[in-house]
Amino acid sequence: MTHHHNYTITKDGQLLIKKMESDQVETVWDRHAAQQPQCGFCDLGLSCRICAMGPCRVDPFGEGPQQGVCGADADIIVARNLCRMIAAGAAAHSDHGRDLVEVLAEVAENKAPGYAITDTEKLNRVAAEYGIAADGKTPEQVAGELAHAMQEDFGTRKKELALVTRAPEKRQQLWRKLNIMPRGIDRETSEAMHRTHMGVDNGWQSLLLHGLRNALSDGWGGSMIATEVSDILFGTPKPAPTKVNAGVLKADQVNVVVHGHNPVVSEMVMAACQDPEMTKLAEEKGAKGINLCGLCCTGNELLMRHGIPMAGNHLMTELIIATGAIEMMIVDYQCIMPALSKVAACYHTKMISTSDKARFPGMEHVEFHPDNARKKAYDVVKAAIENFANRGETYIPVEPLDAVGGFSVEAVVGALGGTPEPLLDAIKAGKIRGAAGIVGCNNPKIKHDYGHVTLTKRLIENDILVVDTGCAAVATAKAGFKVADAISHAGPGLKEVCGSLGIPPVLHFGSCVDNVRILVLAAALANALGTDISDLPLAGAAPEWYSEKAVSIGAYVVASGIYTVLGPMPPIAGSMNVVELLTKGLGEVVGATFAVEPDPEKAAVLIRGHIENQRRKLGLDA
Ligand code: SF4
Ligand code: WCC
Ligand code: FE2
Repeated sequence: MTHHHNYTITKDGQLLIKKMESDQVETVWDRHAAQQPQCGFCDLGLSCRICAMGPCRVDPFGEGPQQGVCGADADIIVARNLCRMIAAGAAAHSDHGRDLVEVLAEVAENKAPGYAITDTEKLNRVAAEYGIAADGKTPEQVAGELAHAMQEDFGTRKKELALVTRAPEKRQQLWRKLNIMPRGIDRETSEAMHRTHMGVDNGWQSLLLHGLRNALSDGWGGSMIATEVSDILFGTPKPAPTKVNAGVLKADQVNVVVHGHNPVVSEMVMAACQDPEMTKLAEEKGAKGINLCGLCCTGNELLMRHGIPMAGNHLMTELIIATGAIEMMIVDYQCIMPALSKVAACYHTKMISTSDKARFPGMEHVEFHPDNARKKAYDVVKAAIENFANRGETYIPVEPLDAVGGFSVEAVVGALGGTPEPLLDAIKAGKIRGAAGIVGCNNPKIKHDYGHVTLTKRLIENDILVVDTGCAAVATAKAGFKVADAISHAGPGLKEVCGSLGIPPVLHFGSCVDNVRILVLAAALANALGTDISDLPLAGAAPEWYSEKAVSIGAYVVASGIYTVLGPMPPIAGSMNVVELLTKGLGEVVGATFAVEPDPEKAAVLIRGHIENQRRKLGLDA
């Protein structure tokens, strides 16, 4: 059966799905179809398997049981499940952050050969936020003290995380008043697991409020630390050209692809791939060189800082292997479908797992640690070169497209002349109506990239600046929105502003942990206006989200005061109380709400309405 035009809007995706069909290799869409119909109780959030008196289900039609064995009703079960999703997402981002802090600490002790402090200015700036003075100290000393101070953010000694001071004063006061100020990163996740144990927190409102605090410990804690330390170690991104889509693979070179999230591994792989000695070795084996490409967020990390080309986003990760052109895929953690090794087994691609906490059946495990990463990177790149001889026919179905990445807040403010004022002026003058952050994944429930691309198109047409991250950022790059010429798709005001700055109307803000760059920019705009984030003409969207990390992101974005529209429905519809609170009641609590709208055309209308409303409330168009 041929469905490949319904699955994805992308040419490379369609052609590779067709190829996998004729190669008789299963895809994520096949497995999704095989799961139909998916469990209705789970879909509504009404199933619970937290304890061994269960599993339990609440009947949404009111005829069967209305409570679990312990007596938990629909509201409790839904809130508890959602809280656990946030905890898992916050844990994933924050554990990633912790791994970077450990590298920083080892760099300080000279125990991580190959790693170094790249942005000393940023090191000193962030250290100052932690109350660490840099004068008279070596960068390594400052790094050691900063790593130690950040480790305390993970623990239980503090009443408030260090970086929450970046939020507007009003927002901080609100968090204190609501008792959702994050205290310790691991503490909030651990408390979420405690509260959701049977017989602990059975107040659905208090569970959800703690979910917000847990999410804030991710956004203003774990993820923020991940981004800041990555910038310190590997460089703060600056705009740089790159290429995107499956066409970045090269028929005559050894193709090495990195997939996952943490730049700790991919940076070392990049260094090995760029070593002239390795190129020479590849040439001896008959290749024209080594071509390193990225997937998902570790790809975004390399794209942002070094312009490394991007082969695709989440739903392209299987398809890309069917090109037969990849000698090796090296993964770290998060969003790596265990199906990948089965696909790879049908071609010559070698799959390498690198993290002690992320194993996959059918992958060779080469464990990377900060002290051995450089050596391990050379080992695996050599093995990739050896594998070039095993290559069969290749099928690289498209030519790559140009894109620009690298928009850190520092780079954006730099391009504006050192302050966010010109951006505010353009917003006040109405040339730019507002800004939207489009983030998150792909999900086979939504046509691949259709949500991201359609929503982005409609927003920029209407003079709304789009900043994006993660797989959304890859989708719009593949659609051609991330070149300066893409202003032709923008409304007249946005076109004028971006045109004069020479930037695209859709700015690549990085990986999923880099959503914190959006928070930092929003806070800077609010501070420049002397107001709170929730007063600004801003919105967030996750049109194709799938992961628990995206739930945490959505929750910290809303808790930070930004209205957020989700594409796929989260598993909460079984409790009208929870739905009402998240989509309406939160407005009175944190000044922002969630909305759910799978149709991106309608989501665009919601976001435009919200932004115009915010402008009216600010008196901007009076
Ligand atoms: Fe059932 Fe309650 Fe146990 Fe959940 S916690 S499985 S609802 S008895
Ligand atoms: Ni981040 Fe979502 Fe992609 Fe994974 S890589 S699929 S969390 S957006
Ligand atoms: Fe189920």
